[in-house]
Amino acid sequence: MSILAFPSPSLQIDGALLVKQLHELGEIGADPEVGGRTRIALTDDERAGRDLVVKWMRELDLDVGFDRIGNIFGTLRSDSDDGSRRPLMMGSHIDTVKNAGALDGCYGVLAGLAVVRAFRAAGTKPARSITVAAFTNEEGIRYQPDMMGSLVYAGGLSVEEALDTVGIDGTRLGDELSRIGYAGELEPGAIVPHEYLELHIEQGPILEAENIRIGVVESLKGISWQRITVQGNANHAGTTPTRLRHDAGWVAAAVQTFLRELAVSAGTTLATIGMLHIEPNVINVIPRKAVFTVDLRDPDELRLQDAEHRLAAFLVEVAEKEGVKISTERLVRFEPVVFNAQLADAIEASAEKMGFTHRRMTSGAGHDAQMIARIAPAAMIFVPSRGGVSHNPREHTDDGQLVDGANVLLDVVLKRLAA
Ligand code: HGY
Ligand code: MN
Ligand code: MN
Repeated sequence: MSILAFPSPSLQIDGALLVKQLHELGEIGADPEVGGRTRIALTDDERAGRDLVVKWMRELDLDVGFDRIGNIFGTLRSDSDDGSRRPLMMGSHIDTVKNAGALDGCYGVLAGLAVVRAFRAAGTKPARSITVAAFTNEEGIRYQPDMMGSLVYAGGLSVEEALDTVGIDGTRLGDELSRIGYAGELEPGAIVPHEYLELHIEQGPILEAENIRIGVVESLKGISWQRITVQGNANHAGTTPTRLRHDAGWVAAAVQTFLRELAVSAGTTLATIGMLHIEPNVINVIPRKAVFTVDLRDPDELRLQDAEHRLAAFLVEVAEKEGVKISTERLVRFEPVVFNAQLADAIEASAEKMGFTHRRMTSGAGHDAQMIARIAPAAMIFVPSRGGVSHNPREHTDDGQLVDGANVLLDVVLKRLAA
């Protein structure tokens, strides 16, 4: 695949360095046993990842700052920047899920640095300042909600509330942020972007299946996360007749089956029980308690609400049937987002000009862009994921595809700076 037209004769993405940095960052938190790497938000491994990205920002002589929720910003100032003009922003995240791939989030942050590096290498300055952001706790697996840093930045969650969040490990977010040394001074939202672009791997099967190089991401699914607790009765596995059981483990399995059937029948709704804990969790005792999470997604708000209502009704019914108590706790609820049409058009035009096949699409995954879209025009660019795999050590995108995505990002940035 050769590029028909590079973004600009003088500004070039250093693709080899981008790929090298992705590998280097991907080594931090590596787990040779299980595979992949784990850099859960605000852990020592994530701090090491932060330190490396900050080092690379400083090597590019960017103005580096952290805000009170630990979002990291590196800014290449334009000569005309008297602080009155909002910067063009690119970004994503560098925290990961457990045993993650090396690209989710990191690609968007490091490709942003590659765009800035192209200016530095050409010895030129952008017409408008450019800021690269690495947002705190995008994955939301230790502290909910996900996309937390960008949500606070966009004013969707107060920084105080975020700092007081208690994680699934019982730690307080603010304490961990201070412990790793990234409790910054900047007020979240202090740097309001003129526009925001996020380059990300698709993490799904569409681009590869259709042999398409660039995804023009014009929307993003709604997300509903809840924790469900089932209180049943422990009893002897060998003596208790089925009709007398109040089996919390069975209820969890019944919900799992219900959700699969709901997703298959609804078509666009996706349902996942990602965390499941039962007590006492021993072989010959009927589970007295089950605690599990439900992740529901749909591009359409009304269908997402319908899935939530149908689950709630099923929980009432199964609680009655099994004689258990069920309580639910809402963890996250984000409506579907439509990105900025003008930016999506610009991404499509760049892909076209550069000779890349492209298609418009919605994102199934949550991204920081959905939060920044609350305060600035935002859109995303996807590149293919091999086998549609992500949140898995086998996550992969070919180097050439990664570099092509970064070149599209550069081309869009150059156009938007001139807009
Ligand atoms: O949950 C998500 O979609 C994202 O990976 N945080
Ligand atoms: Mn991501
Ligand atoms: Mn992710």
